[in-house]
Amino acid sequence: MTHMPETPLLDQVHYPSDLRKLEDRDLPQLARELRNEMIDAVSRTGGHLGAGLGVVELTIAIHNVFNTPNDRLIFDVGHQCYPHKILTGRRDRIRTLRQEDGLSGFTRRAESEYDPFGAAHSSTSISAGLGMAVAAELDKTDRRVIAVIGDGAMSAGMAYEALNNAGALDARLIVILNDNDMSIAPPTGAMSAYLARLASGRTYMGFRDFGKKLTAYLGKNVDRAITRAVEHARGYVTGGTMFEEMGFYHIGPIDGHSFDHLLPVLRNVRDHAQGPVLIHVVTQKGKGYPPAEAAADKYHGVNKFDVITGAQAKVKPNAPSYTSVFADALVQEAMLDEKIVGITAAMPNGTGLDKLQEFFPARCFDVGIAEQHAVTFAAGLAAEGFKPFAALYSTFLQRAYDQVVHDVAIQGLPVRFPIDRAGFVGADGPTHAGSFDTAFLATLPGFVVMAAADEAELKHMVRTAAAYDLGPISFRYPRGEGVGIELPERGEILQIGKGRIVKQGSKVALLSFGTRLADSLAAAEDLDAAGLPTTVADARFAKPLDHDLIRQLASHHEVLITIEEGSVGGFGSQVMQFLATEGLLDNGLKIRTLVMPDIWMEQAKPEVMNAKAGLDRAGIVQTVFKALGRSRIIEVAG
Ligand SMILES: Cc1ncc(C[n+]2csc(CCOP(=O)(O)OP(=O)(O)O)c2C)c(N)n1
Repeated sequence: MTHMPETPLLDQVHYPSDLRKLEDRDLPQLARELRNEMIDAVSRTGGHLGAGLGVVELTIAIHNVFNTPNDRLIFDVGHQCYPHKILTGRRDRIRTLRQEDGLSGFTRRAESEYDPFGAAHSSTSISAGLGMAVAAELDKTDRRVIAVIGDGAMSAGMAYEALNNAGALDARLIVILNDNDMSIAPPTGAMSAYLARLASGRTYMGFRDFGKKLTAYLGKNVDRAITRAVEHARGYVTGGTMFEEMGFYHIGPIDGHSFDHLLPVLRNVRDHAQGPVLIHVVTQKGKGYPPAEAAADKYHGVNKFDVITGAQAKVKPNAPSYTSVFADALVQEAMLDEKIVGITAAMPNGTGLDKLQEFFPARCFDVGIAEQHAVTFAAGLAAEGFKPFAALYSTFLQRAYDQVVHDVAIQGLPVRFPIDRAGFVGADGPTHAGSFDTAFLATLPGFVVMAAADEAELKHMVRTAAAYDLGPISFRYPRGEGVGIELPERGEILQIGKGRIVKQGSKVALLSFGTRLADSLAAAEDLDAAGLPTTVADARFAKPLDHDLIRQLASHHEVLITIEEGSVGGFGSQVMQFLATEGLLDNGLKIRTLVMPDIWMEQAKPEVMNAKAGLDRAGIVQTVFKALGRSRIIEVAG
């Protein structure tokens, strides 16, 4: 491609086909421009910054060498895909990232043919890539499949299940291990130490040996450029690595910011590799943006920020976040009970368990991105008389459902499940929404399932869970800040299966499960004003249900509305089941269940999502009016 020296290369690259017309020597300039473009975009939208900065060269090199989208490129998690989006026809929308009606912050099949597989939860790329590689073989199609997976994502069992299978199938799959020695937090575990040992060169061999080995494997056609690359690289790993034992041809580590290393290796693999190949690429998270490079978390996820200083916009909170209230309450209980231990799956900061880690390092376990293991590990601790708090986000607990059922619930083990990010989460969209936990936990015999209505309730639930030893117990709470209610000195132990009346009325009953209570109370004001005296109750428990409370609400009100920020099948369904079983639906009770809609709701601000779902003040009022057959849909303030 010809270009004026002063013309930004990025302006000429709309798709990878444009990129392939550039000379190799142009690529470093393209990388600089791409980095700047990404920094500017994320400074306006917020989002994942460090991971994308670390793969700028790798992304360019892959699109340069491989024939995407016919060759399939899969990013694990997908949070590092912003440079990829800019290079694949989405630059004009990159400043809409994670906004309502904008680009997703992850890869999405529906968004582009260059996103052959959607992601957001980690460690799925090798499995999906293997499926595609096998499909290509069955279809007799000459297609390469490349999975890019981080060292953090390599801590999940699923990645090994896939490697194991790929090695045995001898499939034509290219796995690029993007090793930046970071997860969100510093990585944990023996695997991370192993990768560090490989990268530190203990098992390197000289490039002559490597050249021979590569020639033997790839055929005689080894590019001369590879010799140059090897001279620059710190060395190549000798045989006998874990990946080789699993049937992969293992190349690396190579410098993931050097085109001189990336291009010849990728070209050789493209042209000659037949079976599964793993390329170990060393990168730096946050590369090329000093504030990110210097930050402890390498700017994994950021708010909007000032590009010059790197200072992130601080939204002044009105109240402490639910996560911090949980963290403080857990530390408080842990001080009084040495059997309390905490478990996080690579989210010490996100779950607030870093606070427990600070106070009781020996009683807090970051097990890596390994939710399934986290749950069964907790079950083992519980079996020995400990009081494990397995603190996971609602969305990631999904991955450990069989462990919850089989290892915890069937054995009646008292594992405590603090469930953060319950309900709509905003910019991360449907992959991260905490929608299903109530539905999938409340169906399990013997489970106690709670939801905190506000941060004081959350404190009570931490204490209640600490005190409850008869079986599994969970409590859900949302992302973001609380309502600003005064916090008790210490939480109270709640009576299991008992809700509370917050406001007494007579005609309408609003039965809320979780933090929709505030909107229920606001709606009650409007309903009172409209001549409909309204009772508001906080169920606290989806299991066991407060039968007395529900009976009373059902028999003394004309309308009963359940409200929850969760999917169908959750609290409302439990209430309906109970009412139906008891024959309480036979007396003309007008009952409605307000839940998240049965669709994958796209990213937007949580308040917008709640409004769209009809779970806000106005939505509750309208539901009551409709149930009563009133045509007047009132306008509601606030
Ligand atoms: C199943 C699952 N658990 C937790 C997360 C949250 N999460 C997102 S990115 C990330 C770290 C990934 O680290 P790595 O794979 O090394 O990628 P890097 O960000 O360092 O490039 C974590 C824990 C997730 N996306 N999926």
